Amino acid sequence: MSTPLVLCMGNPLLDIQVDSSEGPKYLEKYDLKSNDAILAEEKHMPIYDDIVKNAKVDYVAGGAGQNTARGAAYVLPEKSVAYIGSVGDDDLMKTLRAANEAESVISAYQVQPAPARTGACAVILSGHDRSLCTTLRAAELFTASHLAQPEVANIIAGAKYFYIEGYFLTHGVESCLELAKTASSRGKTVVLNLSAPFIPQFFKVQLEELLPHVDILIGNESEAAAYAEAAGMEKDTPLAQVATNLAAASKSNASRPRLVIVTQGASSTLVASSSPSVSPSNLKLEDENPKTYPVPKLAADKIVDTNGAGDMFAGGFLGALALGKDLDECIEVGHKLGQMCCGQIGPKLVFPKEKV
Ligand code: 26A
Repeated sequence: MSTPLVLCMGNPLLDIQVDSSEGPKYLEKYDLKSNDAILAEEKHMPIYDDIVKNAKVDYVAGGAGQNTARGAAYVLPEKSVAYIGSVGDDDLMKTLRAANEAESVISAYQVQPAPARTGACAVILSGHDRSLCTTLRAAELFTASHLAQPEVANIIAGAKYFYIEGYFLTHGVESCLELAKTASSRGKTVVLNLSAPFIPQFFKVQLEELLPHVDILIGNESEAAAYAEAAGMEKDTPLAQVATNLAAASKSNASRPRLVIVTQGASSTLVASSSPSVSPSNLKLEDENPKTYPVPKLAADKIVDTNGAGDMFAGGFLGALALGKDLDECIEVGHKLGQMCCGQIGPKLVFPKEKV
């Protein structure tokens, strides 16, 4: 039997969304910033029961890397994408598994026995901003031993593209390193998403350890800025320079250059390569480096919420990459899925599938 082409790894989470009509109240109550992603501290812990009981909520499949897996699956043939992460043996897990199955993502979860529960993310919306407050629960119990399970080892052996969410560095640097080193030593492509500003800020050591094994790094403008600050770059270093510096950072497999992609919401996406003419296979950047890709306009009244848009950009990019598309096409598909996601409640795409 053929194995999936793409493997994504991350924290499987169920998103519990509060819409903009009630969002600001909860931002204030729990002292959350309107556009941020954090790990819940003690003071945030009551938020999950509170919103479930007192607000009108939407439950949607989440977890950054899991969203990206569904995004990649959108553009690839059936059963091309697998996803690993750790969950509890509960209803939340069943909801996530069903969402993956409906979109042809193979869930190769590590299932923790009770009382461990599947992780959750409170998504508090206000205007076009989203505040993500996460309790990882079972997700942080992932162990590297899962990578050696026969089903997973088989997927790892067959996959050609590996995607790791930066969020995993909060607890699982060992597994990230093992997966990335294995993949990279076999000549496979390793993609990492910075995920949130707090990753370069507070998990810099772990990030620096993983970065040499990364072929393609994806992040947004605030994550790139947080990296620049953590790395001691001068204040106000232009984003294009940050991307160029990140591309040039040390690499274990120096014969394969690194590509760095920085999205900026509705503003243009930047792509920098450490060696434009020999970039990973079909990802050459000969004309301009870094290169700027304008983002097609999306009318404000078409935006439902922005939760998951960055993950779906990454999913579209990754799927197109696995299809063998060139860089311009990969970015274009990424933009399309990011925008499609903005028109849906939560990290979702349009079904029946639209042509992208
Ligand atoms: C460790 N943290 C904080 C997280 C996350 C996360 N996924 C993994 N780990 N915090 C939020 N998310 C997910 O990000 C998506 C939007 O990009 C949310 O579940 C949401 O679906």
